Amino acid sequence: MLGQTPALMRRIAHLDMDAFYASVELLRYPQLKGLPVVIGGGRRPEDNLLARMRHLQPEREWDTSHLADIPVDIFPRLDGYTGRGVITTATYAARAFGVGSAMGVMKAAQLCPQAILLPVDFEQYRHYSRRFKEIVRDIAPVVEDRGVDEIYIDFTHVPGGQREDGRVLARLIQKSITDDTGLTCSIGVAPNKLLAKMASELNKPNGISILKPEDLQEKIWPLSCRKINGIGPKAEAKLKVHGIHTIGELAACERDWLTKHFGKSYGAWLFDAAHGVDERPVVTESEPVSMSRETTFEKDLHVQHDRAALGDIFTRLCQQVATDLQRKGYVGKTIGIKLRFDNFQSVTRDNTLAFFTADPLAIRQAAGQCLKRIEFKRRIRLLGVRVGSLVKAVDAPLPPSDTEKSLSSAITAQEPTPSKEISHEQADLF
Ligand code: DCP
Ligand code: MG
Repeated sequence: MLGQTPALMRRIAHLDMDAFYASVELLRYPQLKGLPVVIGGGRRPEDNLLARMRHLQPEREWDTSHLADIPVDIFPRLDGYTGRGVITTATYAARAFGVGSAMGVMKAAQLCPQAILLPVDFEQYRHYSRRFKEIVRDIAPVVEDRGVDEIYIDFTHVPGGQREDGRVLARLIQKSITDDTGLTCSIGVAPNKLLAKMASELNKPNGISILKPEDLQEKIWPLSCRKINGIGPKAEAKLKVHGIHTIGELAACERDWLTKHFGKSYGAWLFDAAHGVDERPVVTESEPVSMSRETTFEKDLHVQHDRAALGDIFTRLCQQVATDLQRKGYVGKTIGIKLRFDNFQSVTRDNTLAFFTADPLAIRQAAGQCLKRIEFKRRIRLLGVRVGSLVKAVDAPLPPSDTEKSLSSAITAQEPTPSKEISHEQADLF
């Protein structure tokens, strides 16, 4: 028909920053480039590098503008680490030793004792996270935020987005990010989000992969089912029981067989995923479902002997979640807690309130109620607080019976307030 433009091929990109936390650290410590470095664990006394340098070389000045001058030998190594920290990420040089995300620092110390250990600095990571997303949005505005170092980008209607199947735009984005921040990323471009996410991993670090529908068999089917975002350890284990290891093996299953064994909806999704089918749009503004804070203790705590310490930590977690909610302008009504015992068994409990809140006191009270529904037979390793069923504070309904209370929390939810000290009730478990 006259005037009708041919339908454009859908081009969806997934961008993931390379060794994100570690790469941000290397911006201030460029002398560590190419070395095995891991990020995580608690701050160790010797981590105060500038203080050490002032002691070692008192004749010159040492402030934050001299971080790049700190000799490599001064940095703390993994060797001899005995704490309970967990690694958030590792440089590619450290990964060559088998070290990686979510591994205990002690385990990493066995694999690569010479690796340098740096503490986490979330503020810096958030700063660079915002920055790289801004750069991308300036070039291609349809961006879906998927967390600190990941985004989906819809290239379809962006000028130049179709050239060389998306490679030209991907290259421009990569270069713009590196020129501005010094950080590298990897980008996958495919007909949909599911394949784009897998593609971005195929050529890491600093790579671009273009995946076309006809590449499915050669590039995707040999991969493990676990590479599909949405197949977790449980589904993987169940698939293995049936002898299904690769995506190709999954694709060979009948749709009816999958729905029979994995349920109507998940089974159908598995079938589509294995065939590279995914119609989900790139959603520019994603609403959080819940916000949470949790902490793993340096040593396991006892519900009675460590009651005071537990109470303080619990109160602090409630305050932190409240501050997160207030800063982002949300209120929630489902207050939950999570505990992990020294045998790694986890329990969660939640409590749904009659009103929406971002008030640390209300959260503390509701979370305290949840605690009373747990049987404490073992020491506690981890404690977490979550607020769910979120709505934007401005949209929160006001309950007829308690209008004032809700109104005040809806108002505080819009303005970040300095966290108040909360004294917890004696009747509380801790
Ligand atoms: N992260 C974390 N704990 C994990 C996994 C990740 O704290 N178990 C943090 C640290 C990472 C960041 O999130 O730097 C991004 O996670 P990625 O999975 O994208 O890992 P990286 O960006 O570090 O490495 P890659 O180059 O593989 O993307
Ligand atoms: Mg990453």
